[in-house]
Amino acid sequence: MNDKELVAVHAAKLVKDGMRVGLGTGSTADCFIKELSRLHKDEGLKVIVIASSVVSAIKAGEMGLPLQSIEQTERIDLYVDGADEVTLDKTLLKGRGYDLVREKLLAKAADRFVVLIDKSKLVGRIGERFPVPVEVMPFAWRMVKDSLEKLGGRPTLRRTANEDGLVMTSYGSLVLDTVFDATIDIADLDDALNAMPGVIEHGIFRGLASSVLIGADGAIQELDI
Ligand code: ABF
Repeated sequence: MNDKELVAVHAAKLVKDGMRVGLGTGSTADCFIKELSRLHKDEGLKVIVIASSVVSAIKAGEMGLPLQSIEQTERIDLYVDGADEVTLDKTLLKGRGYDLVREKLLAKAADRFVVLIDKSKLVGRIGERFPVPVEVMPFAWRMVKDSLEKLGGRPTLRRTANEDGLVMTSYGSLVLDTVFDATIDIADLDDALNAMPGVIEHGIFRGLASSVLIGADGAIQELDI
């Protein structure tokens, strides 16, 4: 079992009969979906799942997990997802995939949000390895770009892997991947992005994670502060 599978199997043990469970997106979340589906099929675990992306919804459906749409959902018991970067205070950077809006909705709606990472995701500061994804209304991108530059950011529109087009999210919005200097205060940046007109969502998840499980060379550590 690799480190992602290890933390995913551990997280699946937190799911109890009758829970509504939010499913994340990405390779680590996939391991969790697989284990949850095994528990559902083989051990009769009763769950309802709510997916954070179309991709995860399809995977869950194919694996026989009972899906509830996000539109039908107010609160969930547990949300399990990966992250791109995590600092010791459990602030996350997410959004290398494009479903930030649903991911943050589920994180906020969950009584408990468990983040699964391997140790490569632990960083000294948010933005150390990746730019901060800022999802914008398409018509607002230049104004938001200007606002981000005024905050000291260096935004670029996210392009497709072969660079011949712009990336659009499932809702038709654009992503400005923005590099900030190491000196920027992440709490201030989070507040500024939350208040910026034209911004739909951004990748800083602060004060949302309940626990972070780290897979490290075959062992599980938990970020505890
Ligand atoms: C999504 O999957 C994103 O928010 C996050 O960027 C990513 C983590 O993927 P992986 O587990 O494959 O590294 O939840």
